[in-house]
Amino acid sequence: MAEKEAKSIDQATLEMLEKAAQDGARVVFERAETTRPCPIGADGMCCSLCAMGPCRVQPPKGKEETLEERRKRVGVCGATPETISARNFVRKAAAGTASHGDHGRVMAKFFLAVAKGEAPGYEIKDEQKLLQLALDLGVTIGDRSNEEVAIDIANLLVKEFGKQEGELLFLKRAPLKRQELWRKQGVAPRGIDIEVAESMHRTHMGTDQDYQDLLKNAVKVSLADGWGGSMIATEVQDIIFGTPAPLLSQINLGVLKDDEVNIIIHGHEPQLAEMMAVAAQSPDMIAYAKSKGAKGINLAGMCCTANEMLMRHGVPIAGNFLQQELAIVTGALEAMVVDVQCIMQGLVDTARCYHTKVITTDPRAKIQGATHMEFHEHEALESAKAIIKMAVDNFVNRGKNVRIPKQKTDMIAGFSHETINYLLGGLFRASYRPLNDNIINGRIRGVAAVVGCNNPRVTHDSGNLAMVKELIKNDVLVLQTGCMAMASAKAGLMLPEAAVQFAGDGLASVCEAVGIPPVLHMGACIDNSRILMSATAMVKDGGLGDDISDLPVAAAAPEWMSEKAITIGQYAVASGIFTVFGVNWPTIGSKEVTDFMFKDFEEIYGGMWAFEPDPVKAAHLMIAHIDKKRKALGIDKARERVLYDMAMRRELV
Ligand code: SF4
Ligand code: MSK
Repeated sequence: MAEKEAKSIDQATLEMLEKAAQDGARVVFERAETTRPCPIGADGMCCSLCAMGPCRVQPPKGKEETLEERRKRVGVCGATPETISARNFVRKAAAGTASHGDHGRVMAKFFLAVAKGEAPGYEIKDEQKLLQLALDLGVTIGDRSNEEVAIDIANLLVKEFGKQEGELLFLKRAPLKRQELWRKQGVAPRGIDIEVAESMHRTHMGTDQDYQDLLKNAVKVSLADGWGGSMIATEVQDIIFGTPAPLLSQINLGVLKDDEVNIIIHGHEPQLAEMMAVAAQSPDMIAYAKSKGAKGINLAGMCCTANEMLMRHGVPIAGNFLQQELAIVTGALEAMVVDVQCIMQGLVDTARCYHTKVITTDPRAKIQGATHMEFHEHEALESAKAIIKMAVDNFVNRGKNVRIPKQKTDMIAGFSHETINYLLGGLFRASYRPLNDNIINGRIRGVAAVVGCNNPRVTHDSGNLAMVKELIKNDVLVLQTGCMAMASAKAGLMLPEAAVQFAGDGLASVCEAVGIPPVLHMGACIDNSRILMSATAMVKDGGLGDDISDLPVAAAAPEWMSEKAITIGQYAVASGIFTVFGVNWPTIGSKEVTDFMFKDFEEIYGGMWAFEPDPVKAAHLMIAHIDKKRKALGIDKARERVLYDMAMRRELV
């Protein structure tokens, strides 16, 4: 592959990389070449927990290591490669839970403010979901107003973060067998913050130094994300902003417009973005834009804030993680408005070559050299309008060096777990039963979640595309979130017609009958909690075993980069799902730790990790796991029969 193509398979990205080079703008792809990863750190073998180190533990010299050699491969404190590896892994998992948890906490407190009428401009949009949540949590509904019910729910959810004893409330949503397993293993999280704090303590120098015990803690802290912080965020956001339903939109840098004020919202928390969408459509803001010579205001998204806005309002997406600086390189971006997480500091340096204003809005995420305009939820519309006004004022500074790539692809998004329920079962008998039936009869072989980030250490979007195409070709229905969902959407896989073009006959026939794409966009990274709920619904609808680990499902993150991805993968594994990561594997330096997570975890949790950088091989690991589960359920024969039928059908054509 030519050097240029090796960076991305996306033409818009390649075109902007060329322009960046011409303009002298630095971007992540170039920095990834000049800053090579440290091999010891990449393998999880560098410990920097105390000032006696950092200690870099070398790999063993040969396969047969003597005890004497082994005794030398330790840190100054005597910490073994297993301890160092497991401690590093726990810290990553804890950071992911802290990040999603802090998002969830902000949303729970915001929900309380909305319910109390202290956040003007916001309201409860999904009454049905509010009432369902009240029933789930045992909150009295009676003849009370939605707001009164919401206050009780919000108070319960806020308490989940600081809870010291007992169990997280949402654990009860999991299949009973799974709940019992978590309790038996001692990994049922008590609260969200306490699990993060304990993880940091256990991994402090000289505390927990038993890798199996440390990994147990990685499980516990990750479950506090999937069935805690992330699930709270998703639930609350759906109630306030509306539960997503299928809608049409577009994706890629071509959604920017040459005659309008372009504003990108980037990050993860949607409360500002929601109000930006309202403010951008307000007549006074549009008139103001026109007074500056623009035809209007064009709002687009980047990363997971983009997914939130896409799922609920169809706001177009400008690109995924590795494209954030490239949006500035177009020369057509007036403002890059950011909140929290996955925002590269490099944005500010890229913006030096253009007129773009990088605007930070969250008190927890300031960037040196950016303009800080703090967003206040009690005066949300005013905050949003002030930001838009700054972007509009910047329109006159747009230079002549503008090139917007033409690539933009249509996509269907908005597949919440509730929507899938309705689509499959109909409005009056919403159910996952038809999905289960199609799995049992073999038209659908299984379900795979392909999620996570981009990473410049692998060709941008290529791991995702190769994996997803291989899965759907083999009749595996694919669920996606985060930046991987965007990669598929850019390639046209999130359109119903993709089923005929790319999916196997069985999956294509189901997609055609229901009118869905073979690859379903389920939202942002926190919305992986929707996938947990979907898996649970499949168990509860029957016919596919009595735990998530019985289902013919698998998960993957072929281009992961963030600590949140580790946490998501770990809670998927702990929920019983086989999970494959690409790029690199952070415990690979310790065979014991890696074997424990790749093999022994299956015995303990029914789900386990795997590492396979080749996306097609990884897809086949997932398919093999799906087939193993089909066999255990006794439904492998049905699939053989369906394949035979299809072969016969082909002969008839
Ligand atoms: Fe080195 Fe031990 Fe300190 Fe880690 S905790 S840096 S292994 S001395
Ligand atoms: S934004 S966590 S790069 S998916 Fe959620 Fe994308 Fe990964 Fe950030």
